[in-house]
Amino acid sequence: MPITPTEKIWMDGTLVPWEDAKIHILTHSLHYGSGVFEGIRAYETRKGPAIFRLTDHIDRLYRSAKIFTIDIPYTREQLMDACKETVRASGLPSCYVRPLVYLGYGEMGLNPLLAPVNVAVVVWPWGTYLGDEGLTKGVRMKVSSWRRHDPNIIPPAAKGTGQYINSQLAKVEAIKAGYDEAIMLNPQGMVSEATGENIFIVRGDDLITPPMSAGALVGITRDSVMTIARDLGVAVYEAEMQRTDLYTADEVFVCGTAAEITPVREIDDRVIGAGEPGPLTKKIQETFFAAVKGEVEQYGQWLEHV
Ligand code: PY5
Repeated sequence: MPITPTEKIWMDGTLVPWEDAKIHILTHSLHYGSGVFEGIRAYETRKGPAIFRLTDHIDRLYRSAKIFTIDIPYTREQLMDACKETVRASGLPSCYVRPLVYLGYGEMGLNPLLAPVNVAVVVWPWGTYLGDEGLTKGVRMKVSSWRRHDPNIIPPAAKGTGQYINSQLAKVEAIKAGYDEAIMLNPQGMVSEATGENIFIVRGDDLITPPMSAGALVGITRDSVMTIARDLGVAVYEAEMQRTDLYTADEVFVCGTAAEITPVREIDDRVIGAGEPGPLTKKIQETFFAAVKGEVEQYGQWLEHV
């Protein structure tokens, strides 16, 4: 999906024209993956664009930074304002919002504590991540031969830029094999998550997702899904899962800011359920899309207007 440029990018406190948002080739994070980031969406609502769970995303950004001992030189309020300001400046009714904290130019050693910390917020229009057809008909996934990293190797609880080379290895393997997306197992062989999404299965009346200890990111969409499902009266719990639990599930879906809620229709060439999005997946998807647009009063607090 080629990037559609917008007018301005927020860089270290000021909005600069899109084409001027440049960095030096010796930017520390470019070489060593030493940044942290967020992926957020702003949705069109009757009261103008609203950023979905902005506070929760910014809180996670600070947690990621803490894990990697990065001192963000702005307050949470300043970064939330930066996100709102950049969305406003774009004039877009809805967009993807990408805050990035990176170590800049100044040091080339591996000690990140000496490098300057820079922050940028970029927004651009980003459609359905796993395809429009994926959203309505479901995607085909493959369990990757690449494992999700162990928490004592690279912590999956943080959203560090460098960790995404792990996801990319799995993604490329899946795409080259003709699938849409990969599912990753942790070093113990249990299901962890997809390359940029959390995963859920429906078994009978239950909705189940792997725990954080399985190496999944603390997804904000995951949390929204759990809340919506509980409010629908569904039993929701976290449990370790083997890959065969995926094959035999009644329904499977993945969720994330970019992918939103995407049904899964096939895993490793086994058809899931009836081979089309199941009833609970559809109900959760429908409620989620209504919630992000401000159409569900009880989830109004998730929307932060710009
Ligand atoms: N797991 C991983 C590894 C992720 O990268 C993401 C988000 C999620 C789960 C879902 O988390 P959340 O619901 O909080 O978004 N991925 C980013 C996103 O913006 C980057 C994808 C390209 O969705």
